[in-house]
Amino acid sequence: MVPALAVGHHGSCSTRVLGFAAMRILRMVIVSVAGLLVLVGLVACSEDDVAGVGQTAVASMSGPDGVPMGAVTLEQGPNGVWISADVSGLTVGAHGFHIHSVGACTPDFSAAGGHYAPGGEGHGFMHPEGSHAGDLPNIHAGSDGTARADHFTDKVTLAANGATSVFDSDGSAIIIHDKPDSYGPEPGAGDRVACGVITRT
Ligand SMILES: [Cu+2]
Repeated sequence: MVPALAVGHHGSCSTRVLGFAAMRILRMVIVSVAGLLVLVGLVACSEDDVAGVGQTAVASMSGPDGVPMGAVTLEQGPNGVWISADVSGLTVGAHGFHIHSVGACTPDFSAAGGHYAPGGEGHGFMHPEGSHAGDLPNIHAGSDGTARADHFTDKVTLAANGATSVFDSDGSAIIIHDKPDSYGPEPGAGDRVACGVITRT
């Protein structure tokens, strides 16, 4: 087949060679641009649709009596979610801190359900089969009852969809417990002393 850029049987040999060279370069450019577009498309997909990079959320925490107890902010990064707690009104010491499976704190904190565990793993960081996605390290309150903590997890996302998104059909909540999580198969963290529904910001 004679390429379109070649001049047919009336053209000189050198013109025809030039035509082939131009075609080859053109083809390389087209393949490169197509490859680049696919790459850009993949990155855009993973940022916007799959991982939700850049998405932020907050859980405004309050006690069973409705008293505000600070906030927990969440931000989706390329490799996981950064969860930052700035809470008050706690008793001194360690408190269990989890993502629970339902985005509800009323009529009482039991509405938040159990730990968020879309993969169905066992409870606790020390569990041989792995921990619930919603398991997070304890937070520690000082003598003034405030606690600040930064956590990072790749077990949940803030994406609009996906199997491990906290924004699944029934949402998710942050719960702070009266006692520390044991990190073992039995949480042992006791009563729920603060609750906040995770909402997009
Ligand atoms: Cu909990």
